[in-house]
Amino acid sequence: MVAEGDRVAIVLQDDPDPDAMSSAIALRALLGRNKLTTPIFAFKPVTRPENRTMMHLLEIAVSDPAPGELQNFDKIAMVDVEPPYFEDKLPRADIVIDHHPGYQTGLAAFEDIRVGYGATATIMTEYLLSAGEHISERLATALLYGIRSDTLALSRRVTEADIEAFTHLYPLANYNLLKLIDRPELPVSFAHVLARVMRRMEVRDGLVAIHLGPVERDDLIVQMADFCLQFEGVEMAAVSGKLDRKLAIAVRTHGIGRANAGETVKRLFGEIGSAGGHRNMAKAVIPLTAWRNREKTTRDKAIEARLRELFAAAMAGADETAAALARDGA
Ligand SMILES: [Mn+2]
Repeated sequence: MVAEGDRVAIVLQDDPDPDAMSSAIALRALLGRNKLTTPIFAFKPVTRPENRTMMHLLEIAVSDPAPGELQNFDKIAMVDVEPPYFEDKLPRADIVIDHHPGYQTGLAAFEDIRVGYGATATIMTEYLLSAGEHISERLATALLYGIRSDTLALSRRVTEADIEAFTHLYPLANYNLLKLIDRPELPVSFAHVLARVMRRMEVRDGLVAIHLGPVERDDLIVQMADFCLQFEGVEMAAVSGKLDRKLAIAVRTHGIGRANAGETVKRLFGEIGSAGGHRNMAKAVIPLTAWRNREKTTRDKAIEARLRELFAAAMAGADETAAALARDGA
């Protein structure tokens, strides 16, 4: 279908995920192309921190097409998505490889849609293996991560084919890179926040409670809670930050012993925001207006003191929690 001199564009869904990005570089390898002859496009950029880290570490370039730019390509391919998704934004669709159900089919000359597969990366792995194509460490790492993230580590919508592809890729992938992708890179500005905050950190009765103040990304709060849990004697870490007129609180425990993160946040914040989670990780998001109504203030210092008080009471027992909640609410 693709002639030697053809310019091919690979188009992905908005805010591409690891399955889409890995499938795109697999298709490029399968066609024997490089990023100049076969660029990857998306109308909206990658936003999730883990996905951005994957993109940087694996050097996957995804660009936003300029108006009319796609008209200049001889062939338009898409992976992990189908033509109706783009409405009238594409001049044509020639190659479509996907696993999503529910789209109108028959819109492209080459169509391979395997509904039921856990990931498009699985389909692409099968193509690479059938073609006897060399699968580089970079490509294997990307595809493995694509399958893993679309199937929630092989726990959701997974088929025999996904497991087989995963097994093929496993010995070829780079584990240090996978580990780095799982731990997204931090903005440099966060170093200053850390330097300020860590000076205040103390462990009291197994609890660390820290309020970061305004933060630029939600995942910084989560990473901070993970980090605090690593110190000796810590049974529970509660870290909050202000973001978009809300107070986000991430809670971590080791998942053993008396502390239960999910139950604790529900008890403490269920009435003024969304709160929930599991034994070892939980989250609460509270509009600052609701926090102010109950706690009377949204000053950063006061938030941290109150956080410590509430979580300490929750760890000590349910009756004390109720008392702590009632104390200032009254
Ligand atoms: Mn997918």
